[in-house]
Amino acid sequence: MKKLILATHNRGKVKELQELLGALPVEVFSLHDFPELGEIPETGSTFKENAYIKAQTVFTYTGLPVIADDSGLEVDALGGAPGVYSARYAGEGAADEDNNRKLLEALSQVSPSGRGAQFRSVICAIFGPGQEQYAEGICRGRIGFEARGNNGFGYDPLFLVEPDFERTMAELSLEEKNAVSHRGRALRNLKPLLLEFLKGDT
Ligand code: ITT
Repeated sequence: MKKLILATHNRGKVKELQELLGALPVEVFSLHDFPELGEIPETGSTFKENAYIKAQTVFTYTGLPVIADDSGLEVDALGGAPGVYSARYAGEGAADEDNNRKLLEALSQVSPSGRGAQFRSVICAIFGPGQEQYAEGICRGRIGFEARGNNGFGYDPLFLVEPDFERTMAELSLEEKNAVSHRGRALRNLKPLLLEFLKGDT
């Protein structure tokens, strides 16, 4: 069976990507299986650049096929912030709760109709030397006024999902989230390339 490394330390992403890869004949690893690799500095200014940095670093180190997700929350009223800085919005090493608190404060004067936002995921896949490929997914919604729900990670408890804005992403099951999320969409967009890679004999 072919091996595939998910170039992430984020356990939420690992869980979602593993479920999305589902029945595909592939043996999946994450960076938790390579503890010696440590944190990979994300020095890019776009999701695409950071996804490439993570995928390329892991591919160079392991020589194994890899996919990396770089993702974040883009809030309309904040001109697309926190964007690539989503994980460190409240500072380096910030916890999800700190980031969520800062976001609620930043939007405290903004009415429901002005609270539009989207999650974006860019996946970089490297299946062989010099062969990087990309897929992207977006999920639109609205930022609520309080945290709700216990599933998912990051900004999920604040993100009311389109089209009815009734449930937060953190109130969806793993399968429900994957059906509508940015990451689910990005991985489905990557699927033809993934199937091609799995069919090949290298
Ligand atoms: P890796 O770099 O190891 O993959 P990370 O969490 O640092 O883990 P990113 O650099 O891509 O990943 O930052 C993504 C941040 O964007 C993440 O920490 C959340 O704050 C937010 N985010 C991304 N996808 C999300 C999702 O599905 N639900 C909630 N928040 C999400």
